[in-house]
Amino acid sequence: MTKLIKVSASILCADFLKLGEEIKKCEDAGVDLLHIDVMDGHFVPNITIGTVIIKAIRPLTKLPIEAHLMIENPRGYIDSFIEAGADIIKIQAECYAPAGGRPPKLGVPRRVKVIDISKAKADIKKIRQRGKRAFMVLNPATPLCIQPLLNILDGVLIMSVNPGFAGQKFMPGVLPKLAALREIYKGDIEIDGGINESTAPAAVKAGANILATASYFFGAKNPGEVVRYLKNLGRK
Ligand code: S6P
Ligand code: MG
Repeated sequence: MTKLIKVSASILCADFLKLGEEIKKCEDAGVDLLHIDVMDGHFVPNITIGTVIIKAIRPLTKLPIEAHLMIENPRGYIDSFIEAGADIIKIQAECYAPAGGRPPKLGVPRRVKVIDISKAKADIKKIRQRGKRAFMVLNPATPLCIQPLLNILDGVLIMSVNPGFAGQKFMPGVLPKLAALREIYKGDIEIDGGINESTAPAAVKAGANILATASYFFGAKNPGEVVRYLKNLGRK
């Protein structure tokens, strides 16, 4: 059966000196979503970009903008990312660890076994009440601990690398988690990290319908071909 695959281009690997042209490149290539990787140097050991870039891009394109918030305190920033122009807000499950646990260590990939569902629910509702779409993101070592939230989420993002840097190697160990989620969830499932021509087929087979890519897309000689290839995976 044909499955609609969407491609989300992460501008992390774009040429920031000509961002306008890079956005046009995404549109011309047939990209479905623009993926903005927001990192704060605390949740992940890297600092990237934030609302200023989203504000700059917003008037240039009608493509939906997704803000992947790899930040310590998503609650404090939901409003500003929406006001900057994000259509989809992606919040990391690991930020909702129940109070009283061990403090996280910088440089150690975040994981959580259970989350504070009511705290996460409040943030998801806040995003949706403002007319935007809410996704919950799971790091590679975080299990499926979000079942009680599935009925209020617009989608789930499965990280297939430990977040922090583009160009890392895909972790196939996350695929059983993705497949288990697809068994119980009909909404959007996105996969992010190390997606390329060799890794994407297994991700789609496991049930992903949105493929995020930074280095594969922006490193390609022919980005249109990359998008066509990824979307065609839904037809196999
Ligand atoms: C991964 C990063 C991801 C990004 C990434 C994908 O550390 O945090 O959230 O979306 O830029 O990059 P690539 O090169 O693996 O496709
Ligand atoms: Mg991302």
